[in-house]
Amino acid sequence: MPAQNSQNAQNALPAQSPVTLLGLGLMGSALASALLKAGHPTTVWNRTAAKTGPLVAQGATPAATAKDAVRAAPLVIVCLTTNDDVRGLLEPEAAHLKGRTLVNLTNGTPVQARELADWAAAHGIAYIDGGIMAVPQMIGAPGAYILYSGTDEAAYATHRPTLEALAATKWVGGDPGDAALYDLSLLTGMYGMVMGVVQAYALIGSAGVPARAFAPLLREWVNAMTDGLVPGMAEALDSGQHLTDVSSLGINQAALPNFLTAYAQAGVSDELFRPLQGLLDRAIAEGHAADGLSRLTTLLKQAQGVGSKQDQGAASTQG
Ligand code: FVH
Repeated sequence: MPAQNSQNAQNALPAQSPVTLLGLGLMGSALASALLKAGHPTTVWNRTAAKTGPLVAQGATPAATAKDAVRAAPLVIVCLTTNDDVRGLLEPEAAHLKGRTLVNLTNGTPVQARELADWAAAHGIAYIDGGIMAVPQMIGAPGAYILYSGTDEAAYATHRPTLEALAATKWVGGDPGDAALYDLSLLTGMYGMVMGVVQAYALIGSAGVPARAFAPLLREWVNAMTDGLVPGMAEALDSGQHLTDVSSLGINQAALPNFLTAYAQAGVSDELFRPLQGLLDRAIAEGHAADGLSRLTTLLKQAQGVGSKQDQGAASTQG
């Protein structure tokens, strides 16, 4: 990930420049609130107008229509449920967005981000795509950050001081799809971890152990494993050296039936973990029994036909 581009942060706007926020769900409301706390004159619009109330009480200006909202500020931030919603809302407002900067913080795919960027460019709109790495309660507080990318890095530099009111900023590339790529990859890691925690609580809970009693052990274990596994796997993947002295795929394949059997005997569904059996079986069948878990990444990439030459070494521990 490129370093933050503080050298490009030429702020051509007043320190507390006006901002428009479209979409006042849980996240959009938190974003608007942070802008108001930082002193930015903030115009808000939401499809369900009643949601503007708490923000108006904090000093926001409500707009009657999306068009009025867009016309109120040089920087327009949108945070809706999906990018289809964004297109549906903003395509009719293209003429009013012309000459402004649109920052889209709606969760989406890299392809959607590129399509929106192309649409914006065709209408003279500077477009920045973003991925929020925070929950609403973290917005405006330390620890939150937002990924940004796009072809309009100059617009990002102009508005970055305003965007910093929301969360720390991380510029991840000149492809509009980069922010979504990093966002989805980071969230993938989170969902995998969360699903493990979900299953662990189900299994331990089946024996009547209160979740609160198990939580300290689980937290310590997951943190310790993640701390070692994330950099260790990166090293294996980038070097192509998958041979392990930690935990082989062979031993994991042998152990997995114990998990699936224990789930069944405890009356806990195995629907989250059963697919792992097929992946481990394939790894062993392809000759990777002595390799570590990093080898599974290369198998997933091959399944999609995106594996690099380095990844595609057949029955070996290297390459
Ligand atoms: N909440 C979170 O923790 C995550 C953190 C990471 C980023 N995500 C993404 O942020 C987007 C918005 O999420 P949200 O939590 O604010 O979602 P809701 O509270 O459900 O609010 C959705 C807002 O979108 C409006 N909306 C939906 N469809 C349309 C439409 N066709 N036209 C106009 N507005 C639309 C909705 O309006 P209303 O229902 O109140 O009238 C809300 O303002 C999302 O991409 C997350 O993945 C959040």
